[in-house]
Order: sequence, then structure tokens, then C-alpha cells
Amino acid sequence: MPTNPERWDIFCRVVDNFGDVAVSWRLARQVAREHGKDVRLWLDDLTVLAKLRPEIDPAYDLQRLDGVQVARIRQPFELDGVGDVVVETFGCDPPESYVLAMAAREKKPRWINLEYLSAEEWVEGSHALPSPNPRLPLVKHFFFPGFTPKTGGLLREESLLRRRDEFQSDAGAQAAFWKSVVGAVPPEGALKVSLFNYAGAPVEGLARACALHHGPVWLIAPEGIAATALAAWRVSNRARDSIKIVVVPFLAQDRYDQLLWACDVNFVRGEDSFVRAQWAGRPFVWHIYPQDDGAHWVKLAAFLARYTAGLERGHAAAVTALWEAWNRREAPPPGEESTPGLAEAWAGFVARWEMLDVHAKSWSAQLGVRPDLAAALVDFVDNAL
Ligand code: TRH
Repeated sequence: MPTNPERWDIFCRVVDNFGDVAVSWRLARQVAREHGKDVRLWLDDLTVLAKLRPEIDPAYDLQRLDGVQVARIRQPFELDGVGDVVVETFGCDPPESYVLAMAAREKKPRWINLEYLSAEEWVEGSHALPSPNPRLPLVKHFFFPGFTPKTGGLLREESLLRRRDEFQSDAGAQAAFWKSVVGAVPPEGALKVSLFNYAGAPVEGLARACALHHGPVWLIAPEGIAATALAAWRVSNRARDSIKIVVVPFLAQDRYDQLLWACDVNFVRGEDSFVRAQWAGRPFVWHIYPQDDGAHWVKLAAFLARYTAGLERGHAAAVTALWEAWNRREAPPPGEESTPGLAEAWAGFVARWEMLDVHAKSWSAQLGVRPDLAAALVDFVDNAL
């Protein structure tokens, strides 16, 4: 750590789920560890971070982990200095008194709004744009994650792809992982599928489709929505013994990476697990956060267009068919088996597994040569502002 490192204050407010905190924590840890900044992560609710990092004790207002000071946003907010760099994630607005203190500082802090990830075209045009504050002598800049060089890139720790490759080429490490999480090692040739989705995903339809698979299938679900649906399915489908339903505890964030690395197909959701699945270099299916106005279909199509661009037409169609079937929310019409097309789409996807696995590795390699988001943000803040 340089003698007098710059102070970064990163603010995050928990809306719902884990992703906002997951992204904010990852950024904070990387800016501290890999760029030597003095980082403080402000959260209004510490219970979510404690799920991702069990070392965190939600009872403490201030604690340190991995070189990051984790502080609670208390009401009324107690000002304790202002950062040289201020990052608000997903438009969460730092406390008013803090913003006034930013404006009062002689050397104005550099203020960043880290936006949500999208593969849509318009992101490039909005990335790094300034937004002068209408009433205070402050300028905020928008920083957009993304999949192209004209965006802020993706969160990726320095050692991530090296650790992934070491794990995926070490059968012993994988066996140790499975024993520690499940208490057993999947049989040779079993298709290992991890499930992390929102409510409404046709989980039972997928279990039925897996039951038609020619070999053993392990369906692994961290406790939550998928695990509950699978347990219900298991009750009325005891006979289908080629399927092993494996419910595991919610894993610490870095262990969840290993689950993604150890599986053959990963069903992921939201933003952070979506990106981690891409770094895992394995075929994956994205359950996008559904928006009432259906805007999520545009986001899904934008990413699919980029992701399948390098794929032969039949393979691209197979990926698209499964992703669309998985994101269809309507329950199957009464008396019908499952979400229309899911079983066929799943069979078509699995039948192309080898090709899709090669593609998944080339996709993560393609993204992996670009600067990661934390490095791009530090560079932007240090050299462009
Ligand atoms: O929890 P999410 O659904 O969060 C999302 C995102 O914030 C998204 O931007 C927002 O629009 C939406 O909520 C409302 O999904 P996400 O982003 O994948 O975050 C989940 C985190 O949980 C990710 O870091 C992986 C982690 N995780 C574990 O650490 N252990 C586990 O066992 C599992 C299943 C997940």
C-alpha cells in the first residue's frame, strides 16, 4: 500500500437479492488489493454481504476484510471525512450530508456512478459521460460495465482465470471440492448442472427434461428457489433415479466460483453470477431479472446476439432456444408437461455440449484479454478526470 493512498468511498444500498452488494464488494476488494487504494465500502444492510462473505459480522458498524473497511450507512449518517474518489453503485445516492461535504471540499472528489451491466448498443454512447450536479459544484461521471472496448469492461480479479484453469485441470482439486460441498464425488461421465434462478423459471420442466438424458445427471442447487422446486419435483418422481438432486448450502462467493468451474452447464441469473459463469468458461444459461414491461427480452437478445455471433447457425439456434424457454415465465397450460419447447431445447443444447464448451472457453478468452473493470475505472479516475 503506497504511504498515503487515495481514499475511495464506495456506496451501495441493497434493493433486493445479492447482486448489488456482490458487485460492490468485488470492486472494493479489487481496488484495495490490486490498486492499493484505501477503500471503504458503505452498505445500508450488512446481512447480504455476510451471506457472500461469512467472515462479515452484520452486528458491527465498522470492520475490515481483505483490505476493505466495511462501514454501515447509519441513520442519521455520521460523516467521517470524504473520499478522494466516490463511487455510488447503481444510482444509490450517497447520504445528503456526505454530498454536501463533497461540495465543500476544496479539491472536489471524483464522483462515479457505476451502472448496471447491459450488452445493448446504447451503452457505448453513454459510457464515461459527465453529469454536472444541478445545484452543487460537483460533476458525476457514468461508468458502464460492458462487453466491448468502448465500455468499462467486466469485473475480473487478476488471478481469476489462472485459478480457474488450475482447478479445471486438477481432478483431485475438483474431487476435494465435491466432497467438501456434497460429501460425494459425481460418477464419471455424469452431467453436472448448477441452478441459480429467479422464481418462475421452469425448474421442474428442466428436471423432467434431464430425466430423459441418456446418462446420470447431477442437478446442484444452492438453497433457495431452485432447491425448493427440485425437492417438490423429487417427491412425485422418486423412480427417476438417473437424476441426483443435490441441494447445497449457499456458498461463500469464492466457493460459488468453484461450483461454476466444476459443473458442465451453469444456470445463472442477474448480473454477477451471469459474469462469473462467463469467466468459468462453461456453457451457461442466463435467467435475466424479469421486468414488467418486458424490457428484459431486449437485454437478453442483445447479449445473445454478441454471445452467439461466433457460433455456427445450428448451435446459435440451440443456445437461443434454451435461453428463451428458460426465461418464459408463463406456467405450462393445465395438463401439459412443461414450458413449451423446454425439453427439446434442453436436449438440443446438451447434444451440442462439446461445441458449446469450446465456444464458452473462447468467449471468456476473448473477454479476458481486455482490461478488467476495476483497472479501467482506476485508470479513468486517475488519468481522465
Ligand atoms: O442476486 P441477484 O439476482 O442480483 C441481481 C442483480 O443485482 C441485478 O443487477 C439486479 O437487477 C437484480 O438482482 C435485481 O443475482 P447476481 O447478480 O448473480 O448476484 C448473486 C451473487 O450471489 C453472485 O455474486 C453469486 C453469489 N452467490 C454466492 O456467493 N453463493 C451462492 O451459493 C450463490 C447461489 C450465489
